[in-house]
Amino acid sequence: MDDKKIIFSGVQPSGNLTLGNYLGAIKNWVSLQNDYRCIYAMMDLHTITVRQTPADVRRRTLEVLALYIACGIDPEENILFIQSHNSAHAELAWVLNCYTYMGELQRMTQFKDKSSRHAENINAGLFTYPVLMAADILLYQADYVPVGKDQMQHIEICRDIAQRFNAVYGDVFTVPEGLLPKVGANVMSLQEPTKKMSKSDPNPKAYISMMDDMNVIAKKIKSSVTDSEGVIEYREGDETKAGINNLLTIMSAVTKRSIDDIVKDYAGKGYGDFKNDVAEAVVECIRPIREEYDRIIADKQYLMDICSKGAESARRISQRTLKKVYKKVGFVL
Ligand code: ATP
Ligand code: LTN
Repeated sequence: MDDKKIIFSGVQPSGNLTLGNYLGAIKNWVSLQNDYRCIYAMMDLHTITVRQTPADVRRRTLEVLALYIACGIDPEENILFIQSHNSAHAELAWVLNCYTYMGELQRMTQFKDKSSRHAENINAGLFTYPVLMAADILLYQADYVPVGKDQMQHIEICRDIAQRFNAVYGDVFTVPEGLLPKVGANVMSLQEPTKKMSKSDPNPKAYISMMDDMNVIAKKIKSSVTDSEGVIEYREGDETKAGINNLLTIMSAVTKRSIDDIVKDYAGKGYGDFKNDVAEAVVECIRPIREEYDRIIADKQYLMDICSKGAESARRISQRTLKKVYKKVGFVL
């Protein structure tokens, strides 16, 4: 292996990916691929912590892979694989479960949020989700984990688990750092702009799916919730401005212009004009990705070849860590 630092990240195939997933995570992965050794997975084991329709999970897993590639991730240069194709994830997760405290898992915001939304199915997997995520990252000795802001708490617990384990057994794991994008780390819902944009939101008007038709995308932005003040201004932390702050952030992320510059352009203009331009900019950002996606998804064999080759590399790299861990805790090898 070369001496490039290692990156690991992934997305769950739990729904159609949103503009939030793209701006918060995948877009950043694309920009990192030349300078790091990157491993990106489809996190199907995580997906079943919430009830899913099996056929949907199966279809979406390859859709997510096709989308990674359509967004610009080069399958020749990066390792792309399906999490369940490497059993080391589940194996290391078991060991790490024994080094993680109930108390620290109880504090996880995502657990509290998902268990209140799925009160009929608060399963043990949902509770230990961050331990599996820690195993994903630590198996590959990742230095950096590019994610959106909502996942930073999970990166923190991963660091705590790694440090705890290292303190007992020596330097077994690299302690990873989370990497946030400069803009777009926390894209908000278009309908309730104080909540994050989420692919599992029951109201489809709240999110932009990367699979939406271009006219649907434009419509969703034009009908997004703003305020009655009529001033296009970025005011951090001001809840009444949450909708406009979000549209400015989205505009800045898709056009690569600073929020200050954008605000200057709209001095004295109304929300209607602004929303039209944001809609156009988002459509222009997603359109080429969609065209590429439509081409790639048609070739299932190509996608299967990529993920089977990826799984082979993933298994090879992760076995080194798993063996070391098994030896340290006293298992007969
Ligand atoms: P779910 O709603 O099923 O929990 P999700 O939309 O939150 O899913 P994940 O698969 O959990 O998506 O997240 C994949 C990546 O996208 C993570 O790095 C996450 O931080 C990032 N991400 C998700 N939503 C947003 C958002 N609204 N803004 C920025 N980044 C986001
Ligand atoms: N929990 C993440 C998905 C995920 C992940 C990971 C991200 C699972 N394992 C490892 C980075 C590294 C989420 O976005 N919900």
